[in-house]
Amino acid sequence: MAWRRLIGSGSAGARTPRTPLRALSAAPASADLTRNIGISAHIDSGKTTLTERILYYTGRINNIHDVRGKDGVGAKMDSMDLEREKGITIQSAATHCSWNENHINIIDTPGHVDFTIEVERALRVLDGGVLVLCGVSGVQSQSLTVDRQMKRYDVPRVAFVNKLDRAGANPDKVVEQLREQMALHACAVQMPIGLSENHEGVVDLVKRVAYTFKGVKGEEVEETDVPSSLSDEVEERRNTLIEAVADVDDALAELYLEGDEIDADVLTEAIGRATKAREFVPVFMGSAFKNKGVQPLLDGVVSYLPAPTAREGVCALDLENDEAPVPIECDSDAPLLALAFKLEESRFGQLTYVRIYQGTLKKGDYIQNVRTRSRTKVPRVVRMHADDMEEIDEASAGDVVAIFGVECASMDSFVSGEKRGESSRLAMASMYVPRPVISLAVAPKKGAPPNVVDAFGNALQRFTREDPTLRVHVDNESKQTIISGMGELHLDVYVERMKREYNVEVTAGEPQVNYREAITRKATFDYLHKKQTGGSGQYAKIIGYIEPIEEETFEFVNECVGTNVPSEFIPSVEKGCRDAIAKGDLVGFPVEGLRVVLQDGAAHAVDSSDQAFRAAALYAVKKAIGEAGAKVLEPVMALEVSAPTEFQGDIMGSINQRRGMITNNSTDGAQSVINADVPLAQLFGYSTDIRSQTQGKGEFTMEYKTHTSVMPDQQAELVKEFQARRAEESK
Ligand SMILES: Nc1nc2c(ncn2[C@@H]2O[C@H](COP(=O)(O)OP(=O)(O)OP(=O)(O)O)[C@@H](O)[C@H]2O)c(=O)[nH]1
Ligand SMILES: [Mg+2]
Repeated sequence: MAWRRLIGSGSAGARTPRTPLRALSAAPASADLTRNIGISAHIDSGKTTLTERILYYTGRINNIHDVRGKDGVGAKMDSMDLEREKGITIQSAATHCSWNENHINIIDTPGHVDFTIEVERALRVLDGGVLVLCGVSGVQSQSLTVDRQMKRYDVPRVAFVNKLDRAGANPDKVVEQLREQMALHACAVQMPIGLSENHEGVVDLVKRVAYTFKGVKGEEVEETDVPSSLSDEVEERRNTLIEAVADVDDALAELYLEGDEIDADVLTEAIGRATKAREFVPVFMGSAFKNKGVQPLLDGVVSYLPAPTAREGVCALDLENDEAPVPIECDSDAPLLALAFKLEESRFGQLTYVRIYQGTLKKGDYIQNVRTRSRTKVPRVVRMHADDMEEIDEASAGDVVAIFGVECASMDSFVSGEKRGESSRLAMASMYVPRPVISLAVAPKKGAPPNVVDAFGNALQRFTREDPTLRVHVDNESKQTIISGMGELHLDVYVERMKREYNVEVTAGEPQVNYREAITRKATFDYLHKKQTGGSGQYAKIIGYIEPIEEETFEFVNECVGTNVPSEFIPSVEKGCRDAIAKGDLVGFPVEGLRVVLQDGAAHAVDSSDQAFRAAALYAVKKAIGEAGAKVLEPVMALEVSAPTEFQGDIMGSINQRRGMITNNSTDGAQSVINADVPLAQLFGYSTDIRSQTQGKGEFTMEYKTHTSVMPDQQAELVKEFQARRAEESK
């Protein structure tokens, strides 16, 4: 389906359209004409709604269905039943489309922070981001999270201020917030034509043209001269834009200082350079829901975000040189280098999403997994379109595709496996995986038949492979299966998916927060592990100390001189230390943030062994932790509540009751936003509370912030509970 740029009519002054933009078939374009973009933002800002429009205007879908739309169909990218029911995106979904001669791969990501890994993996492999913001709420807590993620992977981005049709929309305020709260050098490249119910379109400040969106679904973009009532303001804003770009682009600054007229092409190029260099963020605007501003945003993606060939600073790791970064070129003739960034189980075996950094991936070729060294033939290569796929024969450097039937883990790198025995020294770096903060004991319903118990195991195995933020372990003492994740919703979704996709009814315990244990002071150890009665004996002595460190990690330092502790036993000492910290004695959670220093010890010619040293270290370190002022740390969440101002007092009261600390409180018109740090343990069931407190008008999000010490009386209580549970379980 094509869309037309209509010639403006009447007094606004007609102009000849440029080459008509039209959607081509999804033929693979060269890497120069490819854009790989991620759409990321705070929950509910309209990412999926925007992606739906993009797919419609580029001819990928022939109708628009809305998230929670009245037709009950649901948006293309939210293809999972659960997503359609809840009206939120849970899994990132990939699609692709053509815009003019360009090929755009798009990943729509969830906004809910419980599914943050989906944003993480998309930004890890994509070349540009579209940061969507609500025109009314502006920068919200998860916008800041996404901003951090975009910065982590050096992703150039454009911003799109959405929902300009809503009452109170104010794109200028949002740009200001981008500059102040995210420290981005952002500036609008458009201005709105009308806001709220009068929102009709946008003026492109670069080209000095107005766009309005006609046709039943905004598919006809009318390009006219700027209405005369806006022309002064447009000139003023265009100047502000030029100054902002000139601040970070020397070539433009020179022209500007010389007083030259800066034409649209020169300005477009300068904005592109500055955006790709991550010095500038061009801000677009419109209303996805009301079909306004989407096509110019696509033009902006093509003009300002880098093609894979123009992405700066892409490096692989040299595995034979301490993982030193090696710059790589997006060259389809170079040896293959691809990164598996997302896995899904499917009817046809594992579906693996890959980003090709170098070389060409062909159906039928052999590829080698750099981590496992295993060689596999690629049975099928496909392009993803949410839950549909199209088979292709090959894909080249710079593309994002998926392969079938190749077993691997998330973030494995692949190289060519054509020559047997050959290995590559290059791999791509992995991504940041946040640690789970909440756990739930789960089991198949009592009396479930063996096939259901098996399905339960299979489901968990599959989910943990697909999602590195979901962890599963069996508790040694209680023998319960514990799943851990990023939040209540994260775990609830998996419990629900076990029911829907595996027919396993699950009983779940109460959610538990993931505490940690730490020490507060140095303590020494001098420990002899000795069993020399009958048979082969055990003898190991170790001397040293433990001390707290800043990082939430464990360090082992061997300071022994001489051979009192023979060097072959040192690794066993370290293992014993790790055994000791795996489960603390206060509340049974890992002990973190400590260094163990081994200074001396003794061994016996016959009775010393790996096992003896490992046991010695376990007991020595456990004992030392008991003497080092051990304390319990709890996860604290950054909570953001937004609600009509009349409820502000009640909300703050309830945050105080939950041991929360208010960090910010702002009111904009009738709406208040309250930020607070609140212990996660106090936030269970908060959604029900906030709903009743605000008559359903309040919204909140929360995100893990840090672990901090609990109060002494609370620690005493937690320890008591843990001891009682342990005693019960050992009966
Ligand atoms: N008024 C208005 N509503 C919008 C606009 N864009 C999206 N919405 C509505 O906002 C809600 C959320 O939209 P989604 O597209 O699901 O938002 P999302 O960012 O994909 O949400 P998550 O994926 O769950 O983070 C839906 O009810 C949309 O209809 C807009 O431009 N104007
Ligand atoms: Mg969505």
